[in-house]
Amino acid sequence: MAALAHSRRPLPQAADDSFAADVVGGLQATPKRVPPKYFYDATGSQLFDRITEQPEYYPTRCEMRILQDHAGDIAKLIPAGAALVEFGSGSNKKARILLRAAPQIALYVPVDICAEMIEREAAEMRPDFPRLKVLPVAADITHDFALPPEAKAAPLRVGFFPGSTIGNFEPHEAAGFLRHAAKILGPGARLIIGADLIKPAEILNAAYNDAAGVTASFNLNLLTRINRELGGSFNLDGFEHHAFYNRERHRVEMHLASLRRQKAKVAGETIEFRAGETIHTENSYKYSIEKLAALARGAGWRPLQVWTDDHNYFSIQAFELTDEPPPVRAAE
Ligand code: AVI
Repeated sequence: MAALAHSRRPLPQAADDSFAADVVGGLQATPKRVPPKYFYDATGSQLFDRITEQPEYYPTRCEMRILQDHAGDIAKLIPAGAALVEFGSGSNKKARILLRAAPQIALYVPVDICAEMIEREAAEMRPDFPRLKVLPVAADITHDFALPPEAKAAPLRVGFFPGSTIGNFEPHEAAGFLRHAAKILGPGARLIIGADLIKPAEILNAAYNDAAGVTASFNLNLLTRINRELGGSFNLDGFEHHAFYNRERHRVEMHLASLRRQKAKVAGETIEFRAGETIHTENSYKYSIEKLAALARGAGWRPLQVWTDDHNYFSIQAFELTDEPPPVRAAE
């Protein structure tokens, strides 16, 4: 199987015209920025898979360890006949661990923007889980989408959002996602989220500056993609990967820093850079258990249980939808 088939695309992609609008708009803004969802073209997805194998990048290993060690306990929160709905399913690797530990799950609904990939993954999965109904849905997980009728008819729906992808949302977007998940999953739902935890800056800085330079290539690939798809003229030698932990905001920031004063054309527009000016390409928020619980509570979810690895680097947190409507909030 080609590497791409296993590539995870953690954040939904958008249509091409919004790619151009988002990139040009973001590069004309101050400070300059491009949304992280545009990292994941074919090369970017492959590079992300390689990041997860780097010795410094602990999140994937820690989350897999927690799942392997505690899948039996997590399974106890899932009633017979339930539907497991995975948001941004990618390679299904993590869901497979849960599904093996919870044979009472009747339905698995992987949701991902890439229809071809989820259909292929679903076809591969069916022979391994002959009693499970696998019903992929091609949708953008940050927008409204309908579950298949069988999933709606299941006694209960359990959302699964691993990989700390929630950390790539701004906190208000994460809150919005949690409310949206509540609406999609419906009464009595459970939600299992993988979230990266706050930890010493040295560990975070190393994880996003791996010695092999894979994260740097992942970041710079954004410019290659802009050059290819939007007629860009970025000189990749003129930019450098910068990643650092911002302690005040509990997030790792990734930037592409201009090494000199220069210009680049994108979709017919000229963008000017000062020496040292950056394009902000990603935030990866790190949560305390309490902070994520507070965010979830605000969206109508009651914390049920938390599992962490031995170092307390990463967490898997389970929630249950309460009957009370979430507090009304100002527009986000
Ligand atoms: C997908 N996401 C959770 C990764 C993260 O750690 O924020 C993306 C990533 N960016 C650089 N390395 C990995």
